[in-house]
Amino acid sequence: MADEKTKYLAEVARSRPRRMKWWHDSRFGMFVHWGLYSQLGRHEWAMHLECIEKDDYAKLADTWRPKRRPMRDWARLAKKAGMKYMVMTTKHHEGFCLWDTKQTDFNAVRRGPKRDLVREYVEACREFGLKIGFYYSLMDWHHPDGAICAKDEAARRRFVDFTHGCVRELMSNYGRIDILWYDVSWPLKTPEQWESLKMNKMARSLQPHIIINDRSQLDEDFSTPEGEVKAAAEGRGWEACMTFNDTSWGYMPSAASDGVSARDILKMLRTAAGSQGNLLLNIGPTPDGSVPSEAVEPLTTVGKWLQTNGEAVYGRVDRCALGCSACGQCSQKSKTVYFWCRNWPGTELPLGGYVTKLEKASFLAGGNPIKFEQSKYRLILKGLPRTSPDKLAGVTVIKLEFKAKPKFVGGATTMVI
Ligand code: FHN
Repeated sequence: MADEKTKYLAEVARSRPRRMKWWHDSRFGMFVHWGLYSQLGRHEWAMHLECIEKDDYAKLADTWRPKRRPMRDWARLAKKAGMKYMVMTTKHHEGFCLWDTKQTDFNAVRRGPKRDLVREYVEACREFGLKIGFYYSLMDWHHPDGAICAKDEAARRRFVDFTHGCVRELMSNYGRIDILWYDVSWPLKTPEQWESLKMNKMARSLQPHIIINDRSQLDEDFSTPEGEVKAAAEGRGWEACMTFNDTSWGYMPSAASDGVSARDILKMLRTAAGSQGNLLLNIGPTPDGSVPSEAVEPLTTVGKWLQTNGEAVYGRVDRCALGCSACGQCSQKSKTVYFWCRNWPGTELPLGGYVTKLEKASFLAGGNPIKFEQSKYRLILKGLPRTSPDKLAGVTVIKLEFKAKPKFVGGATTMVI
């Protein structure tokens, strides 16, 4: 097994740069949590949090009546928001499969919806030109072996066969799939118990270009910080997944007032772009599949902002180690630094620590040049408007083009010994 694993890891590492270029360049995706729990509107963990008996919870399978093709609304909004890919829950912890599976009758074709919701999702993504991700929860509260598999080898065998069977169907029956997003590998404690190597080899044999996250107990292609936009080690792909309301991934109207603003989203996006990471921002559609109302305006505004500032976000970026002023922070592409100014200083913006010659300063949106003065450690942008030119979210990006990849000496006049 060690040789097989070593060989697999080497092959996956070799192909990773080519497989993941589009993903890195994309920067920004939409996460979608939609399932039986959406009918309750009290968090996707409601069955667990409220100790609902399995048979009582399963009744939700026959009351769920999604409207026709709601995924087109999600995909249309994602596109409008400047998102380049989508990841949807095909099966969450509740165990209800949103696709036409042979593994269990607890699925959207045999029960309530009477439709293959995954097929509708895939078709919507393709219609709107979005790359396609499948979220799959390894943890399963409905399957009879979903918990006992940790203590009973026969149950583990059955549950692992069920799990691999589900993944095989998802990788076989819906055309080209771009991302496999595993979640919560409870209760089995090792990749050997899940037989993750065999499962992921199978997935990759069916979808050779696919990108797999780090939640099947193998590191695979990228890390998944959650609830905070925090960079992984240099050279490791990472994607921060974030709720829209800091509480629930599934529909939860009572949390709507905590929804993020366009400005909040841009702060997350800047952190991702500044550290070579991605942002996967979640929406929890209503029971019938409608986009939650609190998500529409912020995402639409971010999309408008990206139309004129996308150069600072998309494509290959460097890890921006440049400190910035209290007025904002940066993303960087080699000799070019994008200063995302959130706190507009008025007619002058002093930046300390840049010791490389600046050749040009301009507003990224529109390209108008900016006057500047540069001394050994100080760069002063002058003749600025009194208020932030960006009226969408108050985040104005200033493009700084240096003679070479900029060197930065933070605290040059105070803390350099
Ligand atoms: O328990 C899940 C949760 O419901 C949600 O799906 C998130 C998304 O990353 N993953 C698990 C918590 O880490």
